[in-house]
Amino acid sequence: MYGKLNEKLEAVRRKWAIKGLFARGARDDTFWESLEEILISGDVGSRQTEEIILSLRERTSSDTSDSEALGTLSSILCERLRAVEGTGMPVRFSTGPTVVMLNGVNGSGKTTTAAKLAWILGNEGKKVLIAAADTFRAGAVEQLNVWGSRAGVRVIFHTHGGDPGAVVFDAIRAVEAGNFDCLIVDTAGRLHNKTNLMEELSKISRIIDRNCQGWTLESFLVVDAVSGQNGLKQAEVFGGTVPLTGLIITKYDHAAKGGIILSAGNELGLPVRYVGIGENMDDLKLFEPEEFVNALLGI
Ligand SMILES: Nc1nc2c(ncn2[C@@H]2O[C@H](COP(=O)(O)OP(=O)(O)O)[C@@H](O)[C@H]2O)c(=O)[nH]1
Ligand SMILES: [Mg+2]
Repeated sequence: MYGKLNEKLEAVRRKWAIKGLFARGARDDTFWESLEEILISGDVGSRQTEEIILSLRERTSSDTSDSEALGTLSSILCERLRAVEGTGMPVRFSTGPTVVMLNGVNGSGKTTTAAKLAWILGNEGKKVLIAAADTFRAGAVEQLNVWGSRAGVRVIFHTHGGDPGAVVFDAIRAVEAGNFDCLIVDTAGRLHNKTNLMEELSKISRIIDRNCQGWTLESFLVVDAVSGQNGLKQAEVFGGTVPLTGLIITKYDHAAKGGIILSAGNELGLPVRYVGIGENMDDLKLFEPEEFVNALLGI
């Protein structure tokens, strides 16, 4: 598993080449400038880059060896991630069923993530149902049905153009009738036909609130790593509409920069829960800070 993650993160690791920078020797002005440049151009964000560098300066001295200093950087990054409560926490389960709502802009990876998550939870022995609440996008239901059958997961859907709220309502009933452990709700990601996307999402959210009493509620924002810092702006819009409990960062295997994974949680005050690292069913990973940070740094 660790080998696979290392392989998927290779593009970002090479681009950053942090290990090489540390191995160059003296941590002089050029070193600090280069590190700053790597982090900023790597999409960590300027404010967080500044904090990270300040922290590393404080916690190292000229006596610190290169490898120790690199280890300290790793610790700093992990501590910052862990400071956001819930980072790396799997979907929560309690006595009742759990509902997981997936939100995000078009193309961010919601539908694929719904199937991948169903696959993970199914492998853990959970009985999972998917609600195809993106009734607008042509092919979305077919896409889910194909993935759903691969994962051995049932999908509740209505006809194209139907009311997403009604799909969710039916799915909630089906969870209760069929003793399912988890309902994953795939939603639409763009404005369409006079219906405002945000109104639609808040309607779904209200249906869940009203009909899922005693359930555990999770609502994830699905952000793709390629959109980088811009992706964070989406979060503010979505966060203002539906209560979010975490982030899923997708397409990390395609990210040219990758720093979003280090800064998104702290910027938004939302924990990164899972990361998408490819297009296959088993390409969603629980976000484990140490594993990701060390793969990024090349430790
Ligand atoms: N490489 C890669 N592609 C992904 C990942 N997640 C999603 N995709 C691709 O991104 C595209 C959009 O995904 P989709 O789930 O339809 O996005 P949605 O519009 O938010 O539902 C599809 O071609 C997916 O295969 C990922 O983690 N890595
Ligand atoms: Mg979709």
